[in-house]
Amino acid sequence: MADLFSPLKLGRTELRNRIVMAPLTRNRATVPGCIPNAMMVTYYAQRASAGLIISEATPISPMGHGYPATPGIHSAEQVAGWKKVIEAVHANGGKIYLQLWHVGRISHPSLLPDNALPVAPSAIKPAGQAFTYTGLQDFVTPRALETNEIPALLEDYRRGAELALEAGFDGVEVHAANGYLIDQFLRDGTNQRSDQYGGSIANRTRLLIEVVSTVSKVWGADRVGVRLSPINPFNDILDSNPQALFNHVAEALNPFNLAYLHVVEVGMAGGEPQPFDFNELRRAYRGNYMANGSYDKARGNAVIASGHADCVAYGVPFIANPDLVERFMQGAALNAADQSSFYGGTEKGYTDYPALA
Ligand code: 8OZ
Repeated sequence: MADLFSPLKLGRTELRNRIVMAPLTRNRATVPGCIPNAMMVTYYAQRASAGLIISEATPISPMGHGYPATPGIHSAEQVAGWKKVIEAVHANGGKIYLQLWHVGRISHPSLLPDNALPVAPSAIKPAGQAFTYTGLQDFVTPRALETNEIPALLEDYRRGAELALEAGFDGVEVHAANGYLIDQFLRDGTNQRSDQYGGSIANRTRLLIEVVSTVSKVWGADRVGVRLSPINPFNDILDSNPQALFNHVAEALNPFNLAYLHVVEVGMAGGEPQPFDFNELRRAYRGNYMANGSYDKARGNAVIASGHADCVAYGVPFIANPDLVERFMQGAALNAADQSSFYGGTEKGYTDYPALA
């Protein structure tokens, strides 16, 4: 029977185990330019024993940025930086996908070209504050994208996907979770459009499907994953009926035969989660299912044995344990993660967590 240590084929990608490193924003790219650097090469190479690494969320365009020092995938310098990351991961026998990201309204003019307003499906200001280079600042009311701007947005996704291919990644994951642009289109709390991208569930799902279709033309759908977070209220996101919405999303993704569907099964912002049946979502989806959300080794093995998930993505445990796979294998204790060094800083709390002797 399969467990976390069994190999797995996700589309075209062969994993040596089912322990996936989740995408983790760490804010350590070189500024200006938001370029992957030597510190990041070391960090990813240290974690290459994961069956698959999913890169930190990576903006596809200057307008897709919403936090300081996040590495992008829209310049030649960024491609050159990512190449070194990928070569180091591959040299250690690992596999790595790039996560394609656009933050939408979760940004601030100070992070955007010419102090532009962030873009979103509708001009609805998120509650809360943006992380900027000068500290926390209140979110602003974003500008609603015009219908005739969607082709240029898709072109940004296409170019990001193409640059990721040129860099040498093993595949790409479309970030449709955690309250960012695609999630903002999916949900009726943030999408009040009256064009073909708003209104019905099918219309709100249209942008995701067009992005997946665009990116799949570059990569082949068997090297494309999608990440969703049906009950995560992070970034002030809400839908009146997440079960109906995400059941539809799963069914709409079926015909692509993607490498995998990656589902954040918890909320990141505290509070009482909306009722949601992940088994129902899983039954609606016919391909490989990657589960994420506070799993440990025992629950990871159990969720694979049950058939609910094919693999499990671990976030915080991979921050603190570069050799998480070896530690799980040996039943060794895990290092504790230091929250204060999660977002930004130096090698401290990034590349200095010890591996087993
Ligand atoms: C935490 C802090 C900043 C960004 C996500 C990219 O939630 C993120 C993120 C998480 O997907």
